[in-house]
Amino acid sequence: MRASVRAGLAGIAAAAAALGVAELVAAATGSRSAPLVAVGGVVVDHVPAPVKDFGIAVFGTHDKTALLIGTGLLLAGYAYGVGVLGRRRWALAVGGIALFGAVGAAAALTRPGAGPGAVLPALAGAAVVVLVLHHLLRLSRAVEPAAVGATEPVSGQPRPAAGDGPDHDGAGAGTAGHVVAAGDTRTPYEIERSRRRFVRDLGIVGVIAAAGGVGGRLLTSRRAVSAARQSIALPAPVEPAPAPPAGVQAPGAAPWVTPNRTFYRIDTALVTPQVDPATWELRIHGMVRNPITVTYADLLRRPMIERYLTIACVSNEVGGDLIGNALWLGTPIKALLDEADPLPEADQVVQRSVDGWTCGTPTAVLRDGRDALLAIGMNGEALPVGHGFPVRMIVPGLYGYVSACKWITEIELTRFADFDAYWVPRGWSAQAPVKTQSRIDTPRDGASRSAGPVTVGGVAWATHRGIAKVEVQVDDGEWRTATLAGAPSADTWRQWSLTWDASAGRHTLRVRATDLDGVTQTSEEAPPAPDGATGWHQVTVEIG
Ligand SMILES: Nc1nc2c(c(=O)[nH]1)N[C@H]1C(S)=C(S)[C@@H](COP(=O)(O)O)O[C@H]1N2
Ligand SMILES: [Mo]
Repeated sequence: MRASVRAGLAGIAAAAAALGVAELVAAATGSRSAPLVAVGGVVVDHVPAPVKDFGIAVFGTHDKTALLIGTGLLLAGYAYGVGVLGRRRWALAVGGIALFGAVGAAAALTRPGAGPGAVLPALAGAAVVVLVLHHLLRLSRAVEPAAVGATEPVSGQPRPAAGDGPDHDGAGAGTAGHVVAAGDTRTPYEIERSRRRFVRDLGIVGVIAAAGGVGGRLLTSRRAVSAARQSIALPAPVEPAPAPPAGVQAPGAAPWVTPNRTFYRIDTALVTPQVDPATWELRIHGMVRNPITVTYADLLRRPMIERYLTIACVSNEVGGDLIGNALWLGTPIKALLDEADPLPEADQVVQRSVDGWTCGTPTAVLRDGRDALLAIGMNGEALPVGHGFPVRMIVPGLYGYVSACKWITEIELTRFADFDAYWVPRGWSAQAPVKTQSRIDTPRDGASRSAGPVTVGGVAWATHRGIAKVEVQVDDGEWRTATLAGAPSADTWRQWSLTWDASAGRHTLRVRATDLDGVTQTSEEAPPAPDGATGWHQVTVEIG
């Protein structure tokens, strides 16, 4: 192995150990202060607008994995460079490490809700890199065959290993303290032993890195919060949900109730916020006559209602699956707002999550009598952690990014003119009612079927307005009215189905819905930005 490659690997190993140790420290200072997550969080919050115009409105799970892997690879490249540099110019490497520590510390410090302790993981990480890299470079040098005329290392530069431990077996003994030029007395055997020692310590460092990372993760509040969640006994609703009518499930459509396990998840959080209900508080303040703060226990004592409500993401493409229907348990937000008594000018209710994310909802919408809930339960369980435990908002009729704050901790009455919530300066509309949409679930695009009767089915939604009609078109034929399944209210999606007498060949199926205001969904295709995709969903099928 070339000496510079060895030095580069030493750099990567040292950085890995640093991340592991930083993760351990972050168990005490908060998971968002770990350098990789902090830097990734800054990146998430500063993705330039054009990138989002390609339709990446909100970070899904895959974007996050890609971002963390990308940040990790960049860091590995940097660490490799620092290692290579450190072999010859140790002072420069220390500078590079200090820069790494400073960037990590600054990122952590500027994350919402960070205390001064947030700098500790990055600083500890930087210290670990200095120590580990110094050690590994010294070992690595002991493996290098001394070059004729090699210069004496500058002071402070890692020197070849020499008798620095009880297990030291003489490797590099003849080179102690300086690089020997001509007349290197090391035997090939001794050099081989140094090489093994280098590889062994590289391995040890790797184990430290992994143990730190895993240990840090286990030590975070994750376990405590999931235990707290398990032990919650949800209160009985004063008003149970109206039972869904018989036949709510149409043949060929996605399950009418989306299970928690498969419910779409969208948020900007790189690590899921872990919020302990015992210390959770919701502060309602701003332009109100009567600011209030409620604890989780206070909230549980309020009247709870249960409702089936469908929520959708503005980033959902035509035909996409960023939509789900669940049975939510929560207390109406209207009553709490009434108690806080907003000033008449306060036209916006800004909701703020523990991680600093915000969304803004028209005050009028939250007070117009619709079932807008501060939700604590989802499909009969306490809210799953990824869906906002312990408390989130759910508002029928509005896209999630303007209404459905998860891990909510603050409600501030303000004016649209005075405050832009998270996605607004990023090019998304401040107000965004859900657009009328419909989707074909069966048959799938590209499916094959035999000629004869084929079941076509799917879902349609115009949340809070309600669906009046769904129509299906085959190729350029007449629009045919589908059979609509029932729904308990206008706030959920409705399923539809139709039996199609299919003839051999390749056919295109198209769907469109009409809401209860009598407006038919537009055929005009628009991307998700700035306020929701439009167009008709279509699938092409092969009939044999
Ligand atoms: N704290 C927080 N709440 C959030 C978001 C977020 O990024 N952070 N994203 C919103 C968006 S864009 C949507 S579509 C819904 C998704 O809710 P779900 O993940 O439970 O399906 O949450 C909303 N609430
Ligand atoms: Mo969303």
